[in-house]
Amino acid sequence: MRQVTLYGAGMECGASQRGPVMGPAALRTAGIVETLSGLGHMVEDRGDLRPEPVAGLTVPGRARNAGAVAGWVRALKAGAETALAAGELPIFLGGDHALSAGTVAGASAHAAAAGRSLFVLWLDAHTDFNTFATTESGNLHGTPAAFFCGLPGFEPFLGGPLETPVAPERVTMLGIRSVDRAEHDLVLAHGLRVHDMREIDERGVAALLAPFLDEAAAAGAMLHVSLDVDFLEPEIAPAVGTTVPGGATFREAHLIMEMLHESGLVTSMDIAELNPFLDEAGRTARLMVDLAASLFGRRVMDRQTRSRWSRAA
Ligand code: 4U7
Ligand code: MN
Ligand code: MN
Ligand code: MN
Repeated sequence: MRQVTLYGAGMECGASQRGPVMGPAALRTAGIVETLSGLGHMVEDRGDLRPEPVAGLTVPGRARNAGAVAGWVRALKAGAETALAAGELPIFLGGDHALSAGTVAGASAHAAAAGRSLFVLWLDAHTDFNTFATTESGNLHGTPAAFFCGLPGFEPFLGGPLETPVAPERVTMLGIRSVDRAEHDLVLAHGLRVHDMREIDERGVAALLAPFLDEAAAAGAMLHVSLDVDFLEPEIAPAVGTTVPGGATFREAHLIMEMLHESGLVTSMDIAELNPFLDEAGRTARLMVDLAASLFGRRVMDRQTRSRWSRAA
């Protein structure tokens, strides 16, 4: 049983298409509170966070809505730190993926204060490793991973440097199939563990995820999971503005969630990029809730043989 709290973060200023503002409401309508409560957790919906007011922020280059995004990043960083300090397992309901700049920064600040390291599992079609200097689209939902790994140029987000960046070698990315050229070189230079769809095809998600979970467990680390809807194959998850064909299957996604549950390691989570305006009668919102259910312990049969990732009671 975990003390799970939900925080809506209906930002959409980091994306080009409107609609993610409705993401938190759609996840609630799809029954996220009832589903997680039904699995025996103490679940509390804390409502929606609001961005901090940020006045007069201008940035060079193409970045769009930097002031509005900065306001969300600051509010979400504070929200994540407060929730984790109170012993909660917060789930942040997006909202575009720029929200993770705030949530992961807050989780890393908390981990540093607690003398622990933070591992991050990034489930996405994209690496989201652009900077203010490299972004071609100007959409800041393509930058959060570069921000929380401490790359330079993100001072506008917090009004100064990020004091507790995440070590890039503690970031594993799965599902990747769209990376911009400059972004690609940055990812390689910083040593993130990026497993593209080709690698999933060849080796399978379990073989890629297991060593990462083992390492996080051995380090006594905290683990943040950031799930972008576009990680999934668009045929099963159409409600996202940035679909890329060839994504993770229903079973691959559930297997990851089930392994995460059995690891007992997850300390915070984002569900990002849901755009209910593009959904088909709520099916993507429902799928995201079902994936959360697998992460929080839903299973078909109690396993007779425990998998080698089993740690939770
Ligand atoms: B998401 C992109 F150019 N790289 O920077 C960009 F391909 O949160 C996409 O993962 C970013 O959905 C996608 O705009 C951001 C593009
Ligand atoms: Mn993303
Ligand atoms: Mn994406
Ligand atoms: Mn997207």
